Amino acid sequence: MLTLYYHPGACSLAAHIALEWIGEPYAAREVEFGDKEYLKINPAGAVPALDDGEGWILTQDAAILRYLAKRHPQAGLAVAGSAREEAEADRWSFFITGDLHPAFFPLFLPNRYTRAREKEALDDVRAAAKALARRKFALVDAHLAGRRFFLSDRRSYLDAYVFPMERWAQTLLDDGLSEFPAVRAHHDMMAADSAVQAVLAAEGA
Ligand SMILES: N[C@@H](CCC(=O)N[C@@H](CS)C(=O)NCC(=O)O)C(=O)O
Repeated sequence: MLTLYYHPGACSLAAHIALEWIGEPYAAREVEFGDKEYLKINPAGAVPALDDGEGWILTQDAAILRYLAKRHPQAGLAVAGSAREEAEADRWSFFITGDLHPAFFPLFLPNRYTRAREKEALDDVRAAAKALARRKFALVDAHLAGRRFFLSDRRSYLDAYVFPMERWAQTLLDDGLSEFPAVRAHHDMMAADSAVQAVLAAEGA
């Protein structure tokens, strides 16, 4: 059986939602950041990690999501089609991994981005992170305008992938998602999904 290692409300929420959508039995184990035992699972210390139950552990949210989508084609979460359609999925998956998600890192852990420890300096880093996250969400908003799902006319693993960051933005950005109506609509569509609600309840997030 697959086991997902997650932290409540973290980016691992995306893989947790994908597993719930797939609907096959899986285990979900909550971990604390910095837990020494967890370093044996993922030496980087980050969530998510997926144990396939056969001695293989996969890390990196995007890789896990694409793996789950391909492993369970009946769930319809993969973006498969022409070279262009698959490249579009890659484009957005890599954008979330490399641009959108990291924009939040200094907001959560400002001490990694400055050697200063004064509150004012750390708040400055947080403010810069918020500004960066808003710039990235402006791009997502333009993409999502007029769309219900992240790509094509049905849900895919990308809908799950962007959702944790949408939640962070809603909670942590000064104006929430109010300046990004298409992102807010996507967030609300996801939040209304019964599987998403079950995962959020299970995580206590
Ligand atoms: N590139 C990794 C980043 C994973 C990541 O940074 N996860 C965060 C939670 S959203 C984490 O575990 N942070 C703890 C840490 O960096 O110590 C991925 O996409 O899986």
